Amino acid sequence: MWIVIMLMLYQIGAWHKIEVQEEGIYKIDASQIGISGIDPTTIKLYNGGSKMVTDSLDVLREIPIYVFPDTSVLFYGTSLGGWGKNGESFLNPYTSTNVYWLTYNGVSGRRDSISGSLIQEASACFFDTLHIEEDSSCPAQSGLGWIWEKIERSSASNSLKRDYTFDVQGVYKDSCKIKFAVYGWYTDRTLEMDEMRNIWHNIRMYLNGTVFFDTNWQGEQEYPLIFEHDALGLHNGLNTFTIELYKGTSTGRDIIFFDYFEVVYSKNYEAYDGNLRFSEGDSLSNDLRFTLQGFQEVPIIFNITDPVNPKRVYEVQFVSDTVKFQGPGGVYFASTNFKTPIIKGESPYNLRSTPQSLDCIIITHPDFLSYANNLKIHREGQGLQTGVFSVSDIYNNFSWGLENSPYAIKNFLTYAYDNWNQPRYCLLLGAGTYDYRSLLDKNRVPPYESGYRVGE
Ligand SMILES: [Ca+2]
Repeated sequence: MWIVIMLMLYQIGAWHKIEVQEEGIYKIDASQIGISGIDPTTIKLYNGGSKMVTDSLDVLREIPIYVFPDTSVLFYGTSLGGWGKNGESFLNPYTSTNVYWLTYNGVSGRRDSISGSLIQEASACFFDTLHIEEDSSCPAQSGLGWIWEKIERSSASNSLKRDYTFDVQGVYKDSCKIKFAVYGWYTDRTLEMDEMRNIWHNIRMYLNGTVFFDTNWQGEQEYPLIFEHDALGLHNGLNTFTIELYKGTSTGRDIIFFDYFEVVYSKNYEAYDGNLRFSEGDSLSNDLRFTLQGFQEVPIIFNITDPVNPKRVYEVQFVSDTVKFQGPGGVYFASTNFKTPIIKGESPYNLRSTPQSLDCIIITHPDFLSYANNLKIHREGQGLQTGVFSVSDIYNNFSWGLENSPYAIKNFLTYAYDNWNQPRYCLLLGAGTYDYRSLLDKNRVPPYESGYRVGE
């Protein structure tokens, strides 16, 4: 297998690791990575699938891009959160930085595009979902189940309100649906189990000061309770979502955990800050004519219905801030305000290119490499062939650059066992905590955890 990889390395130029934090269209100037003067048709971009769980057999997949004649590159970058096929939101618990890999030379790269025949006008608005979630607290100390905040009303207080503001643009109608996730908590640990189950959580929800939902329930939950209700009064700019814990007929104090909320609203095709993400119909529907407003110049548009196969839209008409184009139904991203990714000269193949013969593998954080090398000398004095590997290299090679993934370590060990000489010992050197993203603490070598239980 390594011979095939070595041959591949001869055919390509240097690798560049491209890091992105949020969804958008990104631009890489040729000067940023020293690729001026090369054949621009051979520039290629890859991604490992942007998945939370990676497997040792996963391969990098090529992502279609757009390359200007001066070899600067435009690509659509996804975030590590979003919506699955079932419409449920997801968030990678290990890292918020997505990684792409750029190289050049050899065969031509993918430049997928779409065009379509003009059949029918798209509607004047579409449904968009804002997912608003912060991971600030981890009561279960389980890295897969973070909450936004614990909200506690004391027994002396009749009401406690918490406000959460969010920004929204392009509101077409003021009516929307708001979905939110909360957990009840036992309010008094000194009570017997049956008594605790009888304690009521009374909540009211507000949008911009107006109540849209009032409910109560009893006890404590392992998984979030998800409520969804219609609300009115959504407007452009800053809006306020409020949770109130109120006493009602309950006698004691009350505690809930707030996790996230979502706003589903109708949105017009108006760009904000040079960006517009929009969707209408699906890829099986007839071609549509889309009309976008609010761009100061002709935007670059990608069809991102399949986010790892973005297709650039050609033939975009631009007349006095109105953009028209035709294409199949689905999801699109249009931009004149390109983001700049972080670029590093690292490789996704350096650990796979040379087979090794080792008895002992030491995996550690870059901070501890010198200590690990001392241990390696000691072990080699005992006759054990020892290799020291940094978690950074392991992430690049075995989770395609996604950091803090315990699956990367598992995939690396699987690879070493299957392709090298079946090493016998492995040492993980460095503290590991449930706090994968080092939000509260510093994680050095991530442990594997399973389960999402918050009410522990
Ligand atoms: Ca959460």
